[in-house]
Amino acid sequence: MAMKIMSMAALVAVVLASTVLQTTYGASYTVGDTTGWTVPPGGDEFYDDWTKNKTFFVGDILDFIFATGAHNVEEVTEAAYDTCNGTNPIATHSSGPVSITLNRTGEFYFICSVPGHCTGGQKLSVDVRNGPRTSPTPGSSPNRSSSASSLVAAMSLAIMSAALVLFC
Ligand SMILES: *[C@@H]1O[C@H](CO)[C@@H](O)[C@H](O)[C@H]1NC(C)=O
Ligand SMILES: *[C@@H]1O[C@H](CO)[C@@H](O)[C@H](O)[C@H]1NC(C)=O
Ligand SMILES: *[C@@H]1O[C@H](CO)[C@@H](O)[C@H](O)[C@H]1NC(C)=O
Ligand SMILES: [Cu+2]
Repeated sequence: MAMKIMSMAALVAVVLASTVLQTTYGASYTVGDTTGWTVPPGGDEFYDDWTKNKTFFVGDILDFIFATGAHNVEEVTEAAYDTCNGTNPIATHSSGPVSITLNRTGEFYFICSVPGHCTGGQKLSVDVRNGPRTSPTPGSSPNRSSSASSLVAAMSLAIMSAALVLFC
């Protein structure tokens, strides 16, 4: 009986640990993939299309790749995003590249405030959800390898613990 309780405690600990692992190690995304952060040649739907079929979780990282001086990243309100108004941003990042950790749930809005760039389509909005991520996101290639292997290890441990509970 004591053994069974201990096994169940171990199982709970492992499940908790795997949840923590998943939320600690976010995926990182290169915004626009090989296009990077620029006025999109493919038209102003480019960054909207880039977010399609991707699910962003708290702890994920956005890497904006651009040359310092050519562009910038301003985090702005929804109203400023809609109107491409870079006057009063929440935060400004002027030196490229920029890594931004999505550290809360909800919408994040980013624009480039170089004149003409946001209106030319250099704007990105992402909706961030609470984890944990349960399956790979189709149509995306997040760099989550380290957490994936930790997760596999944690899941094998969980299965072993479950087996222990059954056999004790
Ligand atoms: C841009 O935003 C600022 C401050 O948020 C506001 O004062 C200004 O009127 C806005 N500009 C335009 C063109 O809407
Ligand atoms: C998220 O990060 C930004 C920039 O570092 C910081 O100002 C903000 O307080 C953070 N938000 C939360 C909820 O931790
Ligand atoms: C998103 O997924 C849908 C359905 O699986 C697919 O038809 C569409 O082409 C995908 N879009 C992108 C941008 O990958
Ligand atoms: Cu720009």
